[in-house]
Amino acid sequence: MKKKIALIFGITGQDGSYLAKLLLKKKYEVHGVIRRSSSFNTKRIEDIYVDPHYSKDFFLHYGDMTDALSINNLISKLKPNEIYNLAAQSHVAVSFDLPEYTANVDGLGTLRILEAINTNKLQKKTKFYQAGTSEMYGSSSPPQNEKTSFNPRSPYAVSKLFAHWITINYREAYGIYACNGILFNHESPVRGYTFVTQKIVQALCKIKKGSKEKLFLGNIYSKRDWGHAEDYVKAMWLMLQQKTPQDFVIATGEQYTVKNFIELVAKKLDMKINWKGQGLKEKGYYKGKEIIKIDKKYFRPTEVESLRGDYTKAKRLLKWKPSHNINTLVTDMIKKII
Ligand code: NAP
Ligand code: G4F
Repeated sequence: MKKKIALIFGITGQDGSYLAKLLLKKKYEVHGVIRRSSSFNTKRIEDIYVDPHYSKDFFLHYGDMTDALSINNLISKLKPNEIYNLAAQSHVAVSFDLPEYTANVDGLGTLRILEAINTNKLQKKTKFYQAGTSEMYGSSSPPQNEKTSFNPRSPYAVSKLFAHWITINYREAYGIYACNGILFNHESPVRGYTFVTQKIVQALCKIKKGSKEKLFLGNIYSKRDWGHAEDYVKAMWLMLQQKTPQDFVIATGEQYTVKNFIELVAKKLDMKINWKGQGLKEKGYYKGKEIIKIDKKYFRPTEVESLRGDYTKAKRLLKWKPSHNINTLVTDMIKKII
């Protein structure tokens, strides 16, 4: 039987690397889009990379979300069965520094893919997954589900909301099988170093081993619903295997503060942290030494205070549920370091 062809935008990212591995296991021919970079940006997919002279099922192509020609050329050449748009400037804080670029990549980039599917008349052949985010809920109260209204609080979230609605519009206007996954925070051992979970795990592991470095953080009272990326890419795939295209919330339904996360990591490393002070003066001590400090530069101009997802719809229709909880997630992240 002919292999299904999948095209992944953002294959070098956390989710892209897990998804590529999942699809290879499912016997897909996997194509990924990578950006030209002066240093290697393919570390997360090193273990599945095969020299193109020998590869039968894994191929990388240069492209960029800001370059409509590269997107259109790839889609018209490959005519994929499934396209996963995981490419994004995905850092919320950075989106305040790079608002136009974020809108171009995360918002217009999605439109470029949908337009390529449409103009190449691939509606009957190509299914499309859009990596939506719980950040779109912004200030809406938890639990958030598919019916909760969106109140985005960053250029990132606003750009993703454009991508969300343009995906729905192309589904309705042109009959494209297109789904929005509204995924809550998900982490893993290959999470980027500037996201708060990985920043905490990396720093505490080093401090435990004797490093003198300190961990500088912003708002440690915001609440997040943290899952494991390995579980969440399974949900992406499931969304594209249904009879009709729909949008789904993917979450764990559990919520913790950043401070809870620090304490959980510390506990697993057998470190007792004592907290003193409040607000910008709050500090964490380990064995009498100051190891955690608050730095106002990590506060965002507008913060999303509280996210907790209700994934009832995904459980009912996709038969999806998370296999990890925060405990197993943290264990997995620490295990890959020590
Ligand atoms: P990530 O690790 O930051 O990966 C982002 C990917 O996008 C990387 O492969 C990156 O390439 C690529 N990319 C960035 N700008 C690009 C451009 N201009 N052209 C082409 N590719 C570009 O993000 P992630 O955590 O895997 O998340 C995957 C997707 O899900 C993102 O769209 C993110 O916004 C969304 N999302 C993530 C979460 C989460 O908690 N992880 C939750 C909800 C939604 P380089 O490697 O070259 O930088
Ligand atoms: O780890 P974060 O940067 O993740 P954030 O902003 O929730 O965004 C992530 O999840 C979204 C899904 O909801 C994705 F769409 C998005 O692409 C990304 O993957 O920050 C989590 C919380 C925030 O409240 C932040 O203000 O941690 C707080 N925080 C406190 N100190 C910090 C820091 N965040 C970062 N990155 N660095 C800090 O030093």
